[in-house]
Amino acid sequence: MDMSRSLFQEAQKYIPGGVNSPVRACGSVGYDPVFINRASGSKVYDVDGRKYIDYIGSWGPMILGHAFPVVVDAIRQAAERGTSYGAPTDMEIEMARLIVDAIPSIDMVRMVSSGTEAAMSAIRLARGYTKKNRIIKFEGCYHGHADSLLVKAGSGVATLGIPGSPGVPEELAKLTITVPYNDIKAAESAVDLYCDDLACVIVEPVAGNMGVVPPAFGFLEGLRKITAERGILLIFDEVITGFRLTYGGFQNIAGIEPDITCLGKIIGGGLPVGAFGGRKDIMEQLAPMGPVYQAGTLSGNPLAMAAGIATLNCLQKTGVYEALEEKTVRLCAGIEKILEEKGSSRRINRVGSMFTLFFTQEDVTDFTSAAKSDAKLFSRHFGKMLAGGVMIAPSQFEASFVSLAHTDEDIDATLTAFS
Ligand code: KE4
Repeated sequence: MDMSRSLFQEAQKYIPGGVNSPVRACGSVGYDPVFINRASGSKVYDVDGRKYIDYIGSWGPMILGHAFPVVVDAIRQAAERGTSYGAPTDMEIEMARLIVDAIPSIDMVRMVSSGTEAAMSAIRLARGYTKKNRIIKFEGCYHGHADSLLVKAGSGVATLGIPGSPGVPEELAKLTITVPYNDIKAAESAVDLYCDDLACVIVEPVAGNMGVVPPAFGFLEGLRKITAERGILLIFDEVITGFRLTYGGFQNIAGIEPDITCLGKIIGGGLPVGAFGGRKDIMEQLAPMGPVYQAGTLSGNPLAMAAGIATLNCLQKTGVYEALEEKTVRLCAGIEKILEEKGSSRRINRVGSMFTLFFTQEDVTDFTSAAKSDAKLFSRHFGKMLAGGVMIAPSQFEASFVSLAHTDEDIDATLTAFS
């Protein structure tokens, strides 16, 4: 038996499902998870010594590639000065300044330790600021596993086909209204219906958790208009898109200023991190300045700050996002050419260096259309790529990520595995 399989058996004795996050279990594609021993650049190496070209990228953070020397050195140097103090450091100011300088809608920012904490705290802040209780989210969008946000969520919730989650009180779940993504008319009707008690609308400006689904023309602009007109806060969850598509948020590209933005993943360089930030008058409602309580033992942790600062400094270099775009365009064009030669019609949704190949013949513009993808064909595709030395997300409802470390040879090898 190979080491991965025996480790998985051992893991299941102590860890529910043998994994510390459900989507890693690979159950939906009918495979046992591959246990990773190490990673470098665009590659991950499993415990049996097999090498894979990696497009999971830790679900987004590894935009520079794995074990990027500058990032590793920054973590090492920080660790030699201690790993956590429970007291403020200058690195937290540097990280906050980098985020504020990169994203115009953010006047102030609070660090946390996960995207879930960022979204959960943003929702609480919106409710505290507006003194309203209801929230609107979009079907297939995933904002972490806080109770209010697990309703019709994407990512692992969609992958496992569970409608929401037991354990979320009905009284709380009914305060969350869900609307189809990209349906601005449905969003406007829901806002009109509930605006008397509506704190916020939260959205992934480019959806990554039903697979990649770009915003329809006018969708985000429409959300900004209908929320601003009614004093409802607009929250952009940029945990995936933050610093993925440009040096800043997708909001910089779209030219839209949300009231609060959630960040994570890339800003931690692979260490546990999240952040939420926005307008000064809103952020000042947070303790200790204001009454909305939010806290975290490891928020702004020195190692995560060191890794994140090193990562963001590298991403400021000229040509970074052009290089990511070029690599991803080449890969996706290659896939489409192979599909055309095979006469297989599929759909690729791509924004920058994140993309998803959907096993459906229809355009994918929301969760309903994403869910029409053929799960069996996707599972077969997952297995074929794995056998070909390519690691993709074990779910149709996730994104593939290209990093700066992916080379032409990697892309050619990926296309060979795909053929
Ligand atoms: P975390 O709590 O997992 O750090 O972040 C939650 C989150 C919030 N917002 C968005 C847009 C996200 O994509 C996520 C988490 N992403 C998933 C993968 N798409 C995490 C993978 C997992 O659950 O293991």
